[in-house]
This record gives sequence, C-alpha cells and structure tokens, in this order.
Amino acid sequence: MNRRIFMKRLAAASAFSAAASMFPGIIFAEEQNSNVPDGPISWKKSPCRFCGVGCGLLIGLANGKAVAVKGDPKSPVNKGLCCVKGYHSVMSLYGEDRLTKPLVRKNGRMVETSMEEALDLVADKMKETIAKYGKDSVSLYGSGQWTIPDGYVASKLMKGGIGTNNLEANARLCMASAVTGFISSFGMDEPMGCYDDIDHANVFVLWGNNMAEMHPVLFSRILDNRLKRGNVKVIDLATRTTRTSVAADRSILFKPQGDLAIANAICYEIIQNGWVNRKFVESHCTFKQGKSNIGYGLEDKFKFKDEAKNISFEEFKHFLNDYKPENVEDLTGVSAKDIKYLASLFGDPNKKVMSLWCMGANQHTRGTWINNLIYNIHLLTGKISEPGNGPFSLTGQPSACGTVREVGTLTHKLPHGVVANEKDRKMAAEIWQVPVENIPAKPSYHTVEMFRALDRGDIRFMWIQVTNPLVTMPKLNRYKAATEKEDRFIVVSDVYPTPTTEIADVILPSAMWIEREGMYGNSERRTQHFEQMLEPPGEAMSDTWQLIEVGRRLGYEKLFPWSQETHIEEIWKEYTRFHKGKKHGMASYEVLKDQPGVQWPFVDGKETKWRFNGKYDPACKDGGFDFYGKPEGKAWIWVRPYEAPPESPDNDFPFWLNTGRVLEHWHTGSMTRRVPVLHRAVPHSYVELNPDDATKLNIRTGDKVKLVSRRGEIVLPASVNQRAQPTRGQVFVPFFDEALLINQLTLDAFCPISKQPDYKKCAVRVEKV
Ligand SMILES: Nc1nc2c(c(=O)[nH]1)N[C@H]1C(S)=C(S)[C@@H](COP(=O)(O)OP(=O)(O)OC[C@H]3O[C@@H](n4cnc5c(=O)[nH]c(N)nc54)[C@H](O)[C@@H]3O)O[C@H]1N2
Ligand SMILES: Nc1nc2c(c(=O)[nH]1)N[C@H]1C(S)=C(S)[C@@H](COP(=O)(O)OP(=O)(O)OC[C@H]3O[C@@H](n4cnc5c(=O)[nH]c(N)nc54)[C@H](O)[C@@H]3O)O[C@H]1N2
Ligand code: SF4
Ligand SMILES: [Mo]
Repeated sequence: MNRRIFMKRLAAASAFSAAASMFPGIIFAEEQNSNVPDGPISWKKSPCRFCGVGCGLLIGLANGKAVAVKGDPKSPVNKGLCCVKGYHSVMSLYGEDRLTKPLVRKNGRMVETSMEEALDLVADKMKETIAKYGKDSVSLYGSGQWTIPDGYVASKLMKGGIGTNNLEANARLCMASAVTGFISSFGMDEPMGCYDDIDHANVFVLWGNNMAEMHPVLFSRILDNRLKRGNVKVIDLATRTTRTSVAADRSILFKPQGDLAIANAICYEIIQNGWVNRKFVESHCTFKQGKSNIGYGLEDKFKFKDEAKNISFEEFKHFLNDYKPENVEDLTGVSAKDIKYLASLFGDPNKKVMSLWCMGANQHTRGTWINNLIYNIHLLTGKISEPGNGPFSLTGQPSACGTVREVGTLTHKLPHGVVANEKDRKMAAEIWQVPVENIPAKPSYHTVEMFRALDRGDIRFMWIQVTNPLVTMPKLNRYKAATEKEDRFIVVSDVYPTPTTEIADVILPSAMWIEREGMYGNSERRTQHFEQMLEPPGEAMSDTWQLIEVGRRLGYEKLFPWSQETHIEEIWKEYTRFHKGKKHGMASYEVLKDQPGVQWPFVDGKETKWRFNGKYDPACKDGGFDFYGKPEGKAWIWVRPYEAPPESPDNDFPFWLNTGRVLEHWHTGSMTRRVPVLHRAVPHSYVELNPDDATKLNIRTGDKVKLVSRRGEIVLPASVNQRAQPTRGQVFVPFFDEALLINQLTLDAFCPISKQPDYKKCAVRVEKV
C-alpha cells in the first residue's frame, strides 16, 4: 500500500467514524479480538515504546508475532497498569505500509534498492560532502526515541570518528530547558527525586502540563493516592482546562508566560510570611543573578552567554518587590488570593509538596528561567530531595533521559560530559581510542540552527533517525524549503512513510522497538532493557546497526569492532565506563536484563532514589544535604524576572495559538494512526476554541475555521466544549495530524539558554470559513 492509499484510507476511516470524534476517548473495540491466536503465548518484558513514564510491559508472543500486551506487575513504575497507547503498542508494528526496503531517489522518483547499496550510497555521499564542504557540512539529527545504543554509536561516529559536533536530537524541542534548568540550579542533570515521591506528597502542583493525557499512568498513581490517603490535593496551574484540570481539586488558569510572575510572586509571599527554611537556605543555597533582556533567538546565528553574579538574600528579596501578588494580577490573570493560596501550600511546614511540569514550562522562550523559578520555591522552603518533597521535571519521550541527556546526543555534549571541557574530551578520546584532537571543543549547531544552516547551505547532508521533523519543526515552511534546496542530501531512517521520508533522497527501513535489542532511560533515572523478540520486516535494520555499517564504510572499523549478535551488550559495557562512580554509576548488562529497570546512580548493587540527600545518596558528604554538582555543594537560587513573549496577540492576530497533544496519539501519529482503535478515537486534527469566543464568531463544533499566523495558514474543523477548553482569546491545536500541519503557523523563537523553541505561544487570526 503506498502513501497516497494510506492517506485516503485515513480519510475514509475518519468519515466512517464521525461518531467516534463526537465521543473523543471512546474506543471502538472490534479489531481487538481479531488477532488472538489459539496456541500458547509467551511473555517477555519491555519498557513501553511511547511516553517517558516508562511503564514496564509484558509482550505476548505467539507464532513469531506480538499479539498481546499487559502491564508488568513487577515493574515499580506502573505495577501492572498501562494506558491505551501501551495496551495497543504492539499493533503499531503491523501497519500495512511498514517500510521494508530501502528507497533511493533517482531522477526524482523513489526506487527500491538493496540495503547494501543504500548504505554504500549514504557513506559515499557523506565522504563526498565532507571532501567538498568540510566536516561540519554533514549532520545527524536523532531522537529521544533512539535507544541508548543508537545514541552512543551516533556520538562515537560523529564526534569520535568524523570529528564534528553536528549531532542533535528532537529532545532539543522537548527537554533542553529542563537540562539547562538543572545545570544552572544544581550543576547536574536529571531529577533528584523519583516516582515514589508521589506516594508521600500531600500537594501536587502541576505547572502547565496535561498529565491525565500525557503521563496517564503516573497521573493515576496520584489520583490513587488521593483516594487512599485522603490528605492529598492536586492543583492544576495551566493555560487551558483539560482532563487534568477536571480531575484536580483546584484548576487555576493563567495567561501564557504568566508562570514567570506567578513563581516569583509565590517566592515573595514565602519570604513576607516568614516561611523560608532559613537553616536549609543558609547551609545549602547561594543566590545568583543572570542577564536580563536576553532575546528570542529569532535571527540566524544567534549568540547568547549568560552570567551568574553573586548576590545576597537581601538583594534577592528586593528583586521580588515587583512581584507582590496584587501587582501581578493583570500580568498573570491569577487573583492575588489564588497566588497566596499557592504560596501557603508551599509555605506550610506540615505539607509535602511535589511540583510537576513538562512542555508548558520547557517549550518557553524563558524555559530555563521557569525551571529555575520552580526550583527557587522548593529551595527557599527546603522542600527538596526527600520523599514527597520535590520538584519533578517530567520527560516526554521513552529515552529522552537515557539517550539524549545521559549519552549526550546534543551538539555540546559527550557521554557524561561536555565538549568544551578538556577533561571530558580526554576521557571520551581514551575510551573511544581516538586522538583527543578529533573531538572538536566548540559546539556547532543546536536543532533550530542546524536547520537554518541547512537552509543557508552551511550544512549539505543530514541523516534523520526516529524523528519526523517535517511535521514537528516550528515555522515549518522555512525549514521544509531548506530540505528541498539544490545540493542538499537527506537520509531518513523510519518505519513508515511520513512527510519527512517524502523529502528524503534515501529512505532506510528501520527495525522498530522489540524487533531489535536496546535500552531506554525514563523520567526517574531508570534504565530498562528489552531484548529482540521479533524479526524485523523485509530488509529493515536497527538504527544502531545502520550507523555502524555506515561508520565502517567511512573507514572507522576500529571504532565499531562488535559483532551483530553481541553488539548491544558490548556497547553497554563500553558506555558504562563513562559513568563510573557514586554520582552516576549504572547497572551492568546482566542486572538490566534481569530487572524491570534500574535507577542510577546504581552504587554497590543499590539504586539511589533521592539524590543530594545523604540519607539516600551515598555520594553526599557528611550524610546531610549536599548539592555536589555545584562548587561548595550549594544549589543556586536565581533572580529571573518576568519578560514578555516574542509575539503576543494584537489587532491583526488577536488570538494566542497553543499546540500540543492528545491521549490517543503519539506525536505525529505515524504509529498510533495506524492502530485502528486509536485512529478512530481521534481521527483528525481540530482547533479547540473557548465557547465564548466560538459564540462571538458564530462557530460550532465541526465548522471549518481558518487560522492565520504571520508564517502560514490552515483550515481545520472546530471543536467547542469537547475534550478540553482553552481560556478566552486562545485556541489550541494538536499536532498529530500530518494532513493539517499546525507547525506551518508556529514561531521558531527559543529560550536563549536552552535553545528550545516555544510551541505554546504565538499570535493567530481566527476566521470562520
Ligand atoms: N498521549 C501522549 N502522551 C505523550 C506524548 C504524546 O504525543 N501523546 N508525548 C510525550 C512527550 S515527547 C511530551 S514532551 C509530553 C508533553 O506533555 P505535556 O507538556 O503535558 O503536553 P502538551 O500538550 O505538550 O502541553 C500542554 C500544556 O502546556 C501548557 N502551557 C501553555 N502555555 C503555557 C505557558 O506559558 N506556561 C506554562 N507553564 N504552561 C503552558 C498548557 O497548560 C497545556 O495544558 O507528553 C509525552 N506524553
Ligand atoms: N506544534 C508543536 N510541535 C511540537 C511539539 C509541540 O508541543 N507542538 N512538541 C515537540 C516535542 S516535545 C517533541 S518530543 C517532538 C516530537 O517530534 P518527532 O520526534 O518528530 O515526532 P514522532 O512522531 O515521535 O517521530 C518519530 C518518528 O520515528 C519513526 N519511528 C518509530 N520507531 C522507529 C524506529 O525504531 N526507528 C526509526 N528510524 N524510526 C522510528 C516514527 O514513524 C516517526 O516518524 O515534537 C515537537 N514539536
Ligand atoms: S503511560 Fe506512557 S509509558 Fe505508560 S503505557 Fe501509557 S504511553 Fe506507555
Ligand atoms: Mo517531547
């Protein structure tokens, strides 16, 4: 079945299931029984392939096929539960149009070829491009859905072999602000706490994330605790009323970008009311001031360097005078009373508070800042690094932590280090057995800038694996045009045809998830192994092995000495040499194979649940709190002001455009739209309007609506009073539908520190068609 037929079928199924779209979330089950085999089913463990919760699954196998899924009762993550995507995950392996043969563009047409020839061509093209334009003209763009071995091999090939830092991953669009938030506040990446915090906290503050749909199994653990313990409150701070808000005890709606002022106002109240945990702050924190008016990265080759000036507590207190709750009501859209209520929850010494956040905070032109500000609140009150008290940054993808952050598949990173640090380069050079001069000390391009470089012609070759940027990049029209320019060569490894494979010069079919062996690392520092359970279809090959094959063809045989049978085990052994010691030690291959996931730091056979607290973390000095990522073991409390977003509604474009996801679909829908039950639940995209705005514009559910931004326009059906509701003056569009590309409208402004784009805010006009 070719791509056109697939799109037609999608459309037909949408029409057929118009009823389903009126009852979003209701699943039609007729296919579910059609595949059940008569014979015995064997069960093998694997982490879920979808979100960063990282549920443990048991995959039911029969006759060489995956036929069933159940939650793994032994997994401490989900204790036997799954969400609808997890339960249907194996069906996404069996879409009729799986890519099984490599395709190569010849005279404008894609023609089938053998894997050997396709890999030869990729390697030849890389060599040719490097010879003509230099090392920094080739690039690799990967993913938080890469397995850890994929990412490790990618880093070794690009940084150790070729000698370019042109390696990035879609997690730049997702987790970059979380990383820079951690690094600037604590000097080390990844949460101090873990999911067990949920079983101890009394208050959960969600900072603009829709947990009921995006981290559903974890959210159910929160609700479960509320039911069992009674003394639990969930506060949904958000810009949109979602299923999460409805389940919460309190829904507090704020204006986009208002979170910066809310967090500062909470700190103001905490100080004014004497709720600061003085002993904790004096012993474990220092105060810092960074730069202000830092820009939005809208211009090419944007450069920014932050500073960290020492300031006193008194200076910090003085800065907060601008954030008296009464004075920020307009800016935030939140009443002083509600801000004071929030502050009182953090301020109450008898309450344990957990903050949770995801893309509302990270996809933000001040994403690093809002991360810092949430930490400020927890640090001022000393509610951190102990069971139930913790700021917890949720990850989106199954291995954004494991692969992109821990292996470090970003331009500035190395496994367990950064390219700018000579010691880190030396360690990598030693483990990789390459001359240290091979590894360039200067980062090159972050994701948005990498696509801009492709546009300019500074980059001429790009290999894209496990990501679908022609749907998910902001300001898509510009970056799509970049891929189509003369003398650009694009290789795409995927499992299905997508808008990204459409622009490719070579398409490599990949082995998906349990068709190969690998590891993922989830939100709570948990590494999970899965074995190969199925044969990949046709000539499909794992992404790891594709990279190795091309690496060998480029002459780096010595870097990739492993056999196909044992390479994952050997890669793991080599990789964990980077992470020795009490602060980052990882479990052995044997332990990972045996356990339903292991949390690092894994020290003397024991997981570390809470870092920076000597009661739980063997790396701490003296058994007390020790923020050892920073000099003097002190965490940094930052002055971070409110600054306006780069584009706000005005007369010409009077609405905010917010974008995101829905429960049933995974990102660009390439996998979940091929699962009939998930597709029918939400068959196409839509624009969600506030009912008051809809009435004013005379728009009803199903009406066609045109959205126009300064960058593009799109026509979609309206959705009013259905699943969720944006605040007045805001519309929301999910991005799973490749036929309705909302990223043609979004803005490519980013946080100058993290370089993560803000997909949650730009200005649009809304017209009834
Ligand atoms: N079903 C499903 N689950 C998924 C995914 C999926 O595709 N489908 N993807 C996974 C991935 S990779 C990710 S990154 C996560 C995303 O998980 P979430 O972040 O929970 O989801 P989004 O829909 O991207 O973002 C939604 C929220 O952004 C908030 N927001 C908008 N503007 C602002 C603002 O100015 N400030 C703040 N603080 N908040 C704001 C809104 O309140 C809105 O509810 O989901 C993961 N889980
Ligand atoms: N408007 C808007 N845009 C956004 C966001 C938003 O909130 N709003 N969120 C951003 C965020 S947080 C994220 S994480 C990104 C996600 O953006 P993408 O990563 O671009 O989206 P996915 O659909 O996850 O793409 C994964 C691709 O890998 C393919 N695939 C699946 N398994 C394999 C495999 O084993 N090997 C290979 N080679 N391919 C495989 C899938 O078919 C799919 O095409 O989107 C970003 N873009
Ligand atoms: S919550 Fe996330 S990890 Fe768990 S089953 Fe659902 S998609 Fe998979
Ligand atoms: Mo993400």
